[in-house]
Formats: sequence, C-alpha cells, structure tokens
Amino acid sequence: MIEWFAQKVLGMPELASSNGAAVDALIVYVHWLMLALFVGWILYFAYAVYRFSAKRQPKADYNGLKSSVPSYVEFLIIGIEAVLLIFLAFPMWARNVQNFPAVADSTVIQVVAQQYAWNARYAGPDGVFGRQDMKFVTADNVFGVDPTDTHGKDDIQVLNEIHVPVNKPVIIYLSSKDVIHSLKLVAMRITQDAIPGLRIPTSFTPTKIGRYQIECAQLCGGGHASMAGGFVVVQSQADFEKWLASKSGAATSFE
Ligand SMILES: [Cu+2]
Repeated sequence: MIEWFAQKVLGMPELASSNGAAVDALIVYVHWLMLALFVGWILYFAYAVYRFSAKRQPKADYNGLKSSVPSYVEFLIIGIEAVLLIFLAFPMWARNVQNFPAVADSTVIQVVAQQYAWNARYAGPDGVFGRQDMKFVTADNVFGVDPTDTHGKDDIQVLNEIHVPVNKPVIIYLSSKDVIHSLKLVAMRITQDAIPGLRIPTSFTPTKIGRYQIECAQLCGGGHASMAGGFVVVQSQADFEKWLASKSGAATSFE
C-alpha cells in the first residue's frame, strides 16, 4: 500500500536500494497527514461560508467562537506530527547510524567532488588505499595520494562513473576539492553534502542492477547542472569484478 502510493500516486522515482523504503514510507505518511489537513480545511471553509453567511449572521458577534473544538483539533495535529518525528523520523536516522555497514562487508569507495565532476577511487587488488595527505593534493591528484606509498599504486581512480556490485553495502567516503557539493543518488534515496576538509561517510545497499544518475544537490557554480553527468552503475558481482580489472593500473595520472 505504501509502496503503491509512493509510486503510483506521488510518482516517486524508481527505488533501487534497501535503505530507501523507510525514506519513501516517511514521505508517504507526511503526505497522508497533509491530505487529511487539506480535506479538513476545505470542509471547515465550506462550513464557515455556510454558517457565517450574511443571511445567517446579519450582525457581527464580537465575542466570536466559544467552542474549544478547534483547539483540540490543533493539539491532535501537533500530536500526529510529534509521532511522525519521534517514532518514525528519529528511529530511521538512528537505524542508519547504528547499522552502518562494516568496511569488511562493503564496497568501499572514496569520492571527491569538484567543479564540475565526481572523482571516485577504489582500493585496488590489495584492498588498501594509498596513504593520503592534504599536502599532496594537486589538480591531477585530487585525493592527495602519497606517490611513494606502494598501497596507492594499484588504486583505481575513475571519473563520473561509480560501479558497485548489487546487494552488497556500499560505503562512500565523501569529500570535496573546492566548494560545497552534495552527492544525491535519487534511486538510492541518499543525499550527503561534500565539504572541503571533511571526509563524511555515507552508505546504501543497491538492490537493482541498472545505471542511475548522480546529481549535485548544492548549487556549486556555473557548471552545477553538468554534475548530473555522473552515474552509479549497479552490476552483478562478476561484471563488477570484470570492470574493476579493466580499470586496474589506469588509476594515477599524476605518477
Ligand atoms: Cu556540485
């Protein structure tokens, strides 16, 4: 019912992650509340037009309404909003934080946003990212990888196309090279700001093979819209490994 309403009535975009169902459910509940309020207000409006027409109330009454029903209704609405916030929104966020996947069970990717593209980096065959430091950051080396560290030699770096295997948690460590960007994966129901100087973890578990657009959700400059040229490609484990192997050694242009 919730899924049907989200897709057919609200026209929500395709959902392709296991973590996204809770997001959609919350959006649906909020819409149901708004629908109830809309109907309630329309009914009240019709009642007021009828009850307080010039024919029925030729003379204004300075005392106004004495009923306390409107106050009860207000408190009821506040109560429903509090329930949505305290029992749905807060626990949803708490689950996201508490159930953050373990690095060992996940596809771990570093993403650095820049004007106007998405850089992504994988640890490569050895499973260890090269050592990084701010002082190594250059236009070519946006991840600041230490060129002398052997762990970094096999790291895989790609632009604007992030591949992940299906049904396995993905951890993205997100940062920015220049200004504030925001990684928005609509199909995964993920939005996370990318902030220079911070490395912020975010995670999702893709459930459907496909190619999904990445958008930048913070106005970041003249080419902001072109950041929608990024894609997350969800593949079978075998296809993902094939892709990763094809990129091996193509990583570090700064060496
Ligand atoms: Cu941006």
